[in-house]
Amino acid sequence: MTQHTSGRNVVVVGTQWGDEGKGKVVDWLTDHASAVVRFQGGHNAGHTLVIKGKKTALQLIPSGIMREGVACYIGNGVVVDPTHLLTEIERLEAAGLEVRSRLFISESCPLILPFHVEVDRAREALRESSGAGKIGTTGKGIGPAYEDKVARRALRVQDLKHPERFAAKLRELLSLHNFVLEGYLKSEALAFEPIFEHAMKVAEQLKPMMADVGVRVHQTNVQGGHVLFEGAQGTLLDIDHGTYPYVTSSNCVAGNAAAGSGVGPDKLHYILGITKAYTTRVGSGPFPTELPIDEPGTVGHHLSTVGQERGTVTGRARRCGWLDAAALKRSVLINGLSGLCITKLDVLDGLDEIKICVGYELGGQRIDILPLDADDIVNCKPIYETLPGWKGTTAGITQWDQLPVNARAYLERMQDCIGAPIDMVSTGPDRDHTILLR
Ligand code: 2SA
Ligand code: MG
Repeated sequence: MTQHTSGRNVVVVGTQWGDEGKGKVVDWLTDHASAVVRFQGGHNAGHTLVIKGKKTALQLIPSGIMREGVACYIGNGVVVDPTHLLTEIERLEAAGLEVRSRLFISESCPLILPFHVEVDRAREALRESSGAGKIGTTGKGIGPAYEDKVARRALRVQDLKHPERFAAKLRELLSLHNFVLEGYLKSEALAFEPIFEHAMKVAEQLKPMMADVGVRVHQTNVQGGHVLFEGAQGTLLDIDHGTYPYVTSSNCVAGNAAAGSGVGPDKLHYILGITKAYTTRVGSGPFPTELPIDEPGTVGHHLSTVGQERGTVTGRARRCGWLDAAALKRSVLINGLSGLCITKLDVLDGLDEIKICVGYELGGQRIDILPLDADDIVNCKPIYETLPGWKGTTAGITQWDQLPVNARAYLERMQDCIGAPIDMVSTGPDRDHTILLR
């Protein structure tokens, strides 16, 4: 693994529906990195890190912030809620971390402002009451902020430096959103003054951290440093390739590490796909291998409770199920994965048997890769292979040959079914709970 990653730029992406444990792996890889870049999403992401037994949850700030001296970049592909960003900075500072001298925010990031949050929430309420069904968003204003970006009317981080320009753009954007809020979403309009005044206050604090991220990343490489690109959410939540419309509003796939940070695709040297040893999903949408989680004594309940599967940002219970190798095959293709890192293997400890979904039955046909249409995915009946479980614990193991034989067999079979090599296995939340394979 280190032979593949040392001296090279590495992209870390989730291969499922998010929460695969990317934060821990990025933190681990950061040991050899000069900088960590976020390239998409916003504070809908929740990366939980456990360092020396202490839990820290990051949302917008790259996981590299936990390592002294590592530069952290928020790339142009990220949507930034300035108020949240400041709160997150202050929270980390209160924990004794040096943040402002090594956090850089792209001037081109679109801003999330209070009306985006209102629209996000009111729209979810409308979908629910109209019978369309909620997407199950995190309610952070992510979708509406990306809509403004694509519609070419967004306020961006750079606008915070120019009060008059900011005010003019805000006035226009707010009138549009208020029109939608009042007229269509049957919600309340927001006032201009408090939004403007608050944004200008926050701007003073953020100005010193604004930067040309693409150029800085390039310079890091020129000076011999290597960079980690930290994905958020997961491939199956990607706006183009995920289970649309039950997706987030950004491209979560590896290719966006280039566009979302302002570097060329030739700078993406090694693509590491993080895969949980089973599957979880938070929010609505199809999930072929889902198991019921409420009944004590069932596998679903085991995964949910032993895996502590709750949303880091919203606290929602995550849906749980068996590993879906047929869905992961698509992730391998879309991301061009160099290798896999399997996480949370220890959650499967003690199960009698373990299943892998290797394909589906759809309309009387057998298919071996996740279909593109969410309505087809709903109708997919998983085809499982069953493997024996293992007794004893894999938690904290650091050597491959110390894993129970059946755990090794599960990982080997998984690797064959998915079609990408396993380069790393994480056996617990701590930095050191890691097995390297290549
Ligand atoms: P949004 O808010 O517009 O991005 O929601 C759209 C869908 O994307 C899903 N989504 C996520 N899925 C897993 N983890 C995420 N981050 C948090 C976490 C989520 C939480 O780490 O646990 O705390 O609930 C994340 N962010 C967005 C979301 O559930 C919708 O399905
Ligand atoms: Mg998460």
